[in-house]
Amino acid sequence: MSSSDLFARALQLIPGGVNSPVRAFRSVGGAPFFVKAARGATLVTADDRELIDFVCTWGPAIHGHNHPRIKAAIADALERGTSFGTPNPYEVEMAELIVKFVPSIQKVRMCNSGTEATMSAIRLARGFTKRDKIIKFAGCYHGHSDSLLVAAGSGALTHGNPDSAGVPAAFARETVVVPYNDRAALDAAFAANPGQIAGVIIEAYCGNVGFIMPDAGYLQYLRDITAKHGTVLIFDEVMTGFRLAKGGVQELEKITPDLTTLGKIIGGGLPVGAFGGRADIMDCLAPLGPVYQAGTLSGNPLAMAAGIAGLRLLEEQNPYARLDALGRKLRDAVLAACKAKGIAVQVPQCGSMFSIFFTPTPVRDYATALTGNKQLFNRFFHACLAKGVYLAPSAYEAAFLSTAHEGPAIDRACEIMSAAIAEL
Ligand code: KE4
Repeated sequence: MSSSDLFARALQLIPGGVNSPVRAFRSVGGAPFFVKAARGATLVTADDRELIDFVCTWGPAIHGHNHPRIKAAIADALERGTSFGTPNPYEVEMAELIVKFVPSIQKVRMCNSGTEATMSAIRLARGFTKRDKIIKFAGCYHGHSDSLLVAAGSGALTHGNPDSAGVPAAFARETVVVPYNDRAALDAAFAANPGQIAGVIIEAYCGNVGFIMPDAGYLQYLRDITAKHGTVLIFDEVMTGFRLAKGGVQELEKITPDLTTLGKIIGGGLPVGAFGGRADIMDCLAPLGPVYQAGTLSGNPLAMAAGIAGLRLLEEQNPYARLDALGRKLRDAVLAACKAKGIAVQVPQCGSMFSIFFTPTPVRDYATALTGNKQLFNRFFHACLAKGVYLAPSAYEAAFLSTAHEGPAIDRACEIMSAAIAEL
């Protein structure tokens, strides 16, 4: 069945024909294709097209799709069942690996999505501090829980509803939004809410408003001001954890947050989330403490087995320098093609994450991200897709590379993206 036939059927029963809005192509135009198989850096569509994939299922596929080691780990776990509803050995091994990779995490709780992880982390910050307000940053996306769907990025920004309908004003009032990379705004937020800020949650490197990195010293400034006010600092590393370094952004920046949220890579492509950090905070969680959090499939053996296999591969391969070389190669190809064409572009990149903003303005926050020429991005997106490269169908997402992009795939992708720019 073709993508268009499948989409026609999906539209009858699934809102927008998709199970997650950012997949819907509504901001780039056209209709989404359906994928029937994926391997390495390649997606195989329902129309039998092969595409070089830079979405990597929104981050999990750092080893490429359907890696043999991850596939074998799932098959092996499957022999013993899909879910037990009791503690299982995989959960212990996963917890030990996470604590080993991320030294700031003394204790960790598994859940089933990044949304659950961030929702639980802010509840924990509120329970631990007995305060109500949370600071988040404009354009950062932390999943779709009510308190965090305020000035949110990713699909919320893509579809023009950063402040989602259905979130009670009373909830939104407890969320203070400040611009990323703005120290004065941070000072003002704390001054205006003395003794009331339970937690600050940040994508230390932003991946949901395009890819944006912090000014030098900004994260340390954030660490200092939260420590001064007894506010819980939460690094949302659902996207960057294990991707930009074994220990994520906090390893690169040498910052120790109080809590960290995780997801994506630690599920090897299966549903997963996790949150962890200081033991004195984590021990406020039920069944030890008064902050309730739970999940039927939390620590699911198949997801744990897949995630463990993926983390073991990262331990063995330590692929970060290779991934950064691939990212630089792509960045340089796009910069060169845009220079030749006389198009202004910003291509922020770190390791296996990058994004492309068609603007002369250096992008350092939500406001400057919006200076990107969205129409030009959409034309670029479709030109790439027509030639065989799939980028995220939104100007406000990060692109992801995997180790499977090494060799022919990255060379072909550079050719395709350069040719697409030449046609703009
Ligand atoms: P999930 O609930 O989608 O597993 O994770 C939410 C989340 C939390 N924190 C960060 C930093 C995230 O990037 C995400 C989810 N990322 C988006 C992609 N930008 C998921 C894609 C989608 O919504 O379909």
